[in-house]
Amino acid sequence: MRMDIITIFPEYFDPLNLSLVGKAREAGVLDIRVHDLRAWTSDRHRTVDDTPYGGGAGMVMKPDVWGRALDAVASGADGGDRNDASGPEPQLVIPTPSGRPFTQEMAAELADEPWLIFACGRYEGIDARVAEDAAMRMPVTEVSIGDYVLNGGEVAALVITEAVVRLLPDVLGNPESLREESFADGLLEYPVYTKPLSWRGRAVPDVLLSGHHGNVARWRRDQALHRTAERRPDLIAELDPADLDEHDRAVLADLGWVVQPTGLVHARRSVAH
Ligand code: 6GU
Repeated sequence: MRMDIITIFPEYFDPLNLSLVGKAREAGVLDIRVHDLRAWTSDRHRTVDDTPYGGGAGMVMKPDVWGRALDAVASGADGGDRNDASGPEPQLVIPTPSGRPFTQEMAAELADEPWLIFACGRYEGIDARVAEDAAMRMPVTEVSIGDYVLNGGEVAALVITEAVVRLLPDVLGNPESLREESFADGLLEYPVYTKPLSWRGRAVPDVLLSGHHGNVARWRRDQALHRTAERRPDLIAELDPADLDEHDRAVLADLGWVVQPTGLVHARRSVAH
C-alpha cells in the first residue's frame, strides 16, 4: 500500500518509523511519503490560511495551496514512481471532526485500497471547495475519530494509519489476534491474565487454569457480554439476536436485556436519552 500525507507539521509523523508500521515500511509492504503543504505556497511568508468568509473565529486553509498540493501528489509527480495514468487511483481521506465516524469496518475498507492520500488541516478546516473539487477525480472521505476536538488532522491521520496498516496482509505476525480482538464480533474484549498466578493478593480466575477449553471460551464470552453491557450498551443494542445462543440470552437477561422482534432492548432503560 502507498500512503501520502500532506501536512504543515511533517514531524508529527516521525513515529511512523517505529514499531509495526516502521517494520512494514522496512519490509516494503508499505510506502509512506510525508509532504510539507508549504511546498505548494507561492508567497514569501508561505501562507496556508486566511480569514473565513462570513466572519467568525479562527482561520481557514486556502484552496489554491491545497489544490496544487493534491494535484501534484495525486498525479504521482511529487517524488512518485506512479506517473502512469494506468496505475491505481488514490482515495483521499480528510480527517475532520465533522466527518463520518471512523470504525474498524472503515479501517478494513481502507486497508483494501492500494493508495491513500491524507489531507491534514487545522480544525477550523480546509476551504470546502477543496473536497468538492478533489471528488471530481477521486473518492473522498471525510473522517472523524471521535466526538472531541483536536487542533488538527495530524493525530487523527496517525490513528487511522495505525488501524489500517495492522490489517494489511503480511504486517501482523499472528492473524488469529485480528479475529479475536474487540469489535470483530461486536463485543468488547474479555479480560486477560498472565503469570504470576497470584499478584498483590489477586488470583487469576480458576477457570483459566482448568484446561477445559469449552469452559474457558464460555467464561470469556460471559465476561465480554458483561463488559460490553456495562461500558457500551450501544453495542449490545446493535447485536444480531441470531448470533446469540441460549446461554448468551440468559446472561443478557440477567443484565436487563431482552430479545424483541426489533432486536435487543433494555427492559429498564432506553439506550438513547
Ligand atoms: Cl479527524 N480532526 C480533528 N481536527 N479533530 C477531531 C477529529 C479529526 N476527530 C475527532 N476530533
